[in-house]
Amino acid sequence: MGGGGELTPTSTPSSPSSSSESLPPEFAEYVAVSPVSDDDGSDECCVCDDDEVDAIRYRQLREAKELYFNRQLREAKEIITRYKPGDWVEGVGGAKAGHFLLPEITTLLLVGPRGSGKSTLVNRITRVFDKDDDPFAPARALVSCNSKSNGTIFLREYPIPRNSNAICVYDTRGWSNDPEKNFKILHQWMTKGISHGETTMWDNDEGNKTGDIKPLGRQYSFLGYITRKVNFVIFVVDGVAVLESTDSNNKGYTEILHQTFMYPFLSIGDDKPVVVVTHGDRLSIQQRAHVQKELAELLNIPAQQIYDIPGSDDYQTDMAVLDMLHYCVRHAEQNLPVKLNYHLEVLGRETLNKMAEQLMGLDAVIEVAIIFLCIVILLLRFSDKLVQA
Ligand SMILES: Nc1nc2c(ncn2[C@@H]2O[C@H](COP(=O)(O)OP(=O)(O)O)[C@@H](O)[C@H]2O)c(=O)[nH]1
Ligand SMILES: [Mg+2]
Repeated sequence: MGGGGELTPTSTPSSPSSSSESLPPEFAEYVAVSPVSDDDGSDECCVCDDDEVDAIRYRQLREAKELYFNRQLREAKEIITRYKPGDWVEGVGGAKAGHFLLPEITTLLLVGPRGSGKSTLVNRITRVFDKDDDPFAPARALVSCNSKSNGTIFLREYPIPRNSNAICVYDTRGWSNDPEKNFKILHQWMTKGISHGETTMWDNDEGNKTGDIKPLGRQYSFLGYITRKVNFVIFVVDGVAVLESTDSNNKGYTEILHQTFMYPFLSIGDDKPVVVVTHGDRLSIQQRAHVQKELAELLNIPAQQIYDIPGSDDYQTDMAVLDMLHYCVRHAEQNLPVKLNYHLEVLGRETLNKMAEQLMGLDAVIEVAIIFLCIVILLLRFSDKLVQA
């Protein structure tokens, strides 16, 4: 479940229901067309009573559904794992991937209030791919256990999937209570870039003065990590906090969301960040739909730009993660900066075209002049003959 405005789930694919009405037509190829067979898988007809037939049909449908969902998931995952920077550049106006400054790795920046679930989201995204590659791999990002925790002080780069050199997400520190400080740090990340291990400190950090924290970051500074340009932003919000804020008179949470979301530097080109709603597993389906509607209105974006990705482990959440990554990377590729030499090439081509046009204009002037001259000569000769006559 997730983006694409599907915050109102129908059936939960991870627990297939017995109803065949909601099954997509593609199911047909998975459902056995042969007579209901016995447990041993033989096609021989057995004498079964109605209950047994129902039970076998139910099992077949469930297996068909699982096969179908597994295939969908595999295909969606392959789209992401096959991707390389530049693959999804759209050749508009004759542009080609080679005309753009392609990033070494497409970089997605996670931003959001403290405790909104940014680090949990890193782990949730990773789990989608770990299921195939290494099902027992430990979680990667450090999740805060309580509100007193400082959270993610050091920016961290996480390739997606773990060994990828095509996509990475950056986990960042939750926002300060002072909007000005948030804008300052967001401006810095979005204009100067981000690098693994960079610190983010707030004045009110309890027990950790900047001086105490900086030495801890030395392990990062020795390696001199590459600075990445942000290619797209993922704006993470806590669905429970949104619901509490909209249903009460305390609009603090939604106000800070609105204010920060509208900050122009968070947009890449005209594209505003994608929104991820977490903590949805603590809400009912109706509440989740309500949160999505409220956020769409508050942030003035279509519901398709809002992805419901709780920490829970099911097919719909896996699909929402993959959809969301797909959305981010597609939009990142639509907004890549143009190479300087392409600019020069275009400029050169335009100048040459202009010169050719001018020369063509000159040609026309010369042609007219020659014709005029010919006419004058003819007239002169004609007038000479007239005088002689
Ligand atoms: N139930 C539930 N808890 C979540 C979810 N996302 C985050 N949490 C919890 O919220 C707390 C803060 O999460 P964290 O990822 O550290 O937030 P961050 O500060 O944005 O990185 C942790 O206790 C998480 O376990 C979610 O989708 N559902
Ligand atoms: Mg965190």
